[in-house]
Amino acid sequence: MQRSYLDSSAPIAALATPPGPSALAVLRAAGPGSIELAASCFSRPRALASARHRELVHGRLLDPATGEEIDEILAAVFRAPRGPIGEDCVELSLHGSPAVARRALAALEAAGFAPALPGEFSFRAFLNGKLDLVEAEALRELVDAGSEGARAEALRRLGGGLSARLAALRSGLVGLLAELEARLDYDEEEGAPAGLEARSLGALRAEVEALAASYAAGRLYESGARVVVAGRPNAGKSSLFNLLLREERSIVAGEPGTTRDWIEAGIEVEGLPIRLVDTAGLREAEGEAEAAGVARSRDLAARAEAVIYVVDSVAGLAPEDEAFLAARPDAIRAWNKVDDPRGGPAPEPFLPLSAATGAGLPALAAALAEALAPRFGRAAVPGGRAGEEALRVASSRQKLLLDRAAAALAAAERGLGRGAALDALALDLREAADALGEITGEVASEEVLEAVFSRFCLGK
Ligand SMILES: Nc1nc2c(ncn2[C@@H]2O[C@H](COP(=O)(O)OP(=O)(O)OP(=O)(O)O)[C@@H](O)[C@H]2O)c(=O)[nH]1
Ligand SMILES: [Mg+2]
Repeated sequence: MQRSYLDSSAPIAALATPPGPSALAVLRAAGPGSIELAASCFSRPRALASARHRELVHGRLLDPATGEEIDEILAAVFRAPRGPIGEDCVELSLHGSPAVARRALAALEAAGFAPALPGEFSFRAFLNGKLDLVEAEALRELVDAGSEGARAEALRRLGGGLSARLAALRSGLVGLLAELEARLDYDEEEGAPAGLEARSLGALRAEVEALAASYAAGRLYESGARVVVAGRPNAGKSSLFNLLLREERSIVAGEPGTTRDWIEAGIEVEGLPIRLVDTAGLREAEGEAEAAGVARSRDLAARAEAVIYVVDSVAGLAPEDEAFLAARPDAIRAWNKVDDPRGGPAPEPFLPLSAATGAGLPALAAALAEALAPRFGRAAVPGGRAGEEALRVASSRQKLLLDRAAAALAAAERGLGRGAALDALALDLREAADALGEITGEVASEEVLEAVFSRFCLGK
C-alpha cells in the first residue's frame, strides 16, 4: 500500500544522489528515532546515537541482520527541531558505487526505515515550518536549474522575497476582511469600513496582476527562449549554429539547401537559457521536402523569441532578405563570411561575423542577450548579470492562483462600486485571501500539497 505524505511518524530513507558510479553517494534518513535506528546498523552505535547536532561521525555501515560490513562511511547528524528538515536526520556519505548504495539502502530498510516518497524530506521540512510552498518549489527549480539564470532566479525565490511579498499582500487582505466581518457581526452602521475602498482594492489587484504577468518571464528560465537562425540557403546558418553550440551538430556543406528539417539544441548565452534552432534556408524551394522545410522555417521564426538572420557577405543582400527583415524588424542581423575577401563591408545595422573563424561572435552573443533581456524580465544584462531584481513567479500553480486572487479582487472592486452587500464583499475578499494563502501553503489542502511534492525527485 502506498504510504501517505501525511504519515510523518515513520522514519524514512532514500538515496539523495543519482544512481550510478561516482566518488560519493549520499543516503538520507529522517524522522523520529532515525538517529538511533541508523546507529543500529553502525559500527560505533553509541558514538552515533549520542552525536550532537551537526556532528560528523566516522565508522562502518553494517548489515543489521548479519553484522557484515557494507562500507566505510561518514554520518552527519541533525537533531530536531534544528537542521534542514526540522526532524532528527542522518546523512550518510558512502562510496558511490551502485552496489554500495543498494546494499546500504537495504540495510536501512531492514533496520526499520520506510522508503521515502519523492519530495518527502522537503514535505516534512514544509510541515515543520522550515520552508513554505513557494520556497519548496524554488528548491525543486534550483535542483532542476539548467542555466546560470535559472539558478540565480531559483535561489532568489528560495531566499523568501516572493514569499514575504505574498504574505504581506495576504495579511493586508485578511486585515480588511477582519474589519468587514466585525462590522457584519456587531455594527449597526451601514457601508463598508474605512480602509475598504475601490482605490485600495485596485492597487492590491494591480500588484497581484503584475506578479501573475511575471510568469511569462519566470517560466522562460525553465523552458529557455527559442532563438531561430534564419537566412537564405548557404548563408552559413548551420555553421553559426555549430559555433554557438561549440560542436558539429548540424551538417554544413557547400551546396545550398543542405539543412531540410530544423534542429534544436540548448545553449546558454550570458546566463540566459536558450533553445537554438537551425532551419532550412529561405528560398523558392525546388522540391516538396524543401518547400515543407522552408514553410516550417518561416513558421518557427514567426513564433521565436528572437531571430538571428544570417546573410552571406559574398552573395550580398537579396530581395528575399529585405522581405524577411521587413516582416521581422527585430531580427539580429549577421553579415557572415567576413573572412572571405570577396565580400563587401557590413551595412548598418549588420554585425560582421565569420562563422568559420569565430570573429564577431562575442558581439553577436551580446546583441542576442540584450534582445532577450526584456523577455526574461530584465532591464539589461550588463556583464551577464541581472539588471533589475523584480520578483517573479515560475510555477503555473502560482500563476493560476494569482489569477484567481486578481479575479476575486476585481469582483470585490465592482461590488464596492455598486454598493453590494457587505457579506458578498466578504466572500470575494475571502476567496482572494485564500488563493494567496494557497500559493505559500498557508491554506493548502492535503491534495495540493501532495501534488506539489510528488513532482520532486527521490531523496529531496
Ligand atoms: N569562408 C567562410 N565560409 C563559410 C562561413 N560560414 C559558412 N561557410 C561555408 O558556407 C557553406 C554553407 O554553410 P552552411 O553552414 O551549411 O550554410 P547554411 O546556411 O546552413 O546552408 P543551408 O543549410 O543549405 O541553408 C559551407 O561551405 C561553409 O563552410 C564563413 O564564415 N566563412
Ligand atoms: Mg544548414
